Parts: sequence; C-alpha cells; structure tokens
Amino acid sequence: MTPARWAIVTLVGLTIGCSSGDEPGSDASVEGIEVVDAWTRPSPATVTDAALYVSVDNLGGAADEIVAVGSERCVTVVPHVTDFDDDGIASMTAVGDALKLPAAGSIVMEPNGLHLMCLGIDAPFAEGDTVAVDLEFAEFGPVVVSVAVENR
Ligand SMILES: [Cu+2]
Repeated sequence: MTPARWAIVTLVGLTIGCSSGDEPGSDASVEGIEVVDAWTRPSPATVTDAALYVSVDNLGGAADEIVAVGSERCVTVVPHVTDFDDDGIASMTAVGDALKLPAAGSIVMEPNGLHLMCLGIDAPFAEGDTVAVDLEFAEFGPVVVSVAVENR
C-alpha cells in the first residue's frame, strides 16, 4: 500500500545498523518498523493452509503491536504458535489478534514457534513466488510484506 514508506524504513534501518550507539538519545528520535525476514515454504498441491514467517524489528522507542493480518492469497490469516506436549507431539494454538512489539524489540517467527497461519490458500505456493501479506500496526499503520516462497 505504501511502497514509498518502505524505502524510508529501509534507510532508517541502515542508519541504525551503522551507528556505534555512543550517541545517547539518537535512536529515540528514529521510528520505524523493519521486516528482517519474511518467508514461507512451497505448499504441496493437496494442502490448503500454509505457515508464514514474518519477523520484524521495532526501530522506534515506543511499543507497537500488530492488530490485524491478512492476504489476498488466503481466506483468513491467524497468528499461531506451535507447542509440543510431553510426547513431542506438535499442536498449533491461535494467539489472538494482537502481537506485541516492544519498544526497540522484535517479533520473531520461525518453524515450531510463532507464525502466521494462512488458511484457505487460493493456489499452492510455488518456490520463487512472493506472497503479499498485509500487516496492520496500531501505531505505525499498514505495511505490505513480500513473503518469499523458499525451500528452506
Ligand atoms: Cu499454524
């Protein structure tokens, strides 16, 4: 939705990455959300759901949260966490709509952990594709993430 904003966010991320951190307060004036990784696996033809992994850093000094997620490729998208019982059996649980993003913190998504569950995909994800996923941050606003389909 706002590609121009993405360019700005990327530059902000680079600035922070190069800073030595010895300028007190300099980071507090910089605000932004940086997507550090966004990927999903190719989906078998018979599967209609897919786990998306979108990890973000909060470059700002104020907490934020993801309050809505969606994609045109999915009927619905639900934040899930994978847990294992005492026998090592995996199960997935919905974690509600709000994903907290602490000030200067991160949301990390990965296999066997937090992920976005794309339910009812319109067609199998093929390696090399990208899947556009909409994230709505309470403070930062809407962000469109290009999720890469990779055979990791
Ligand atoms: Cu799931």
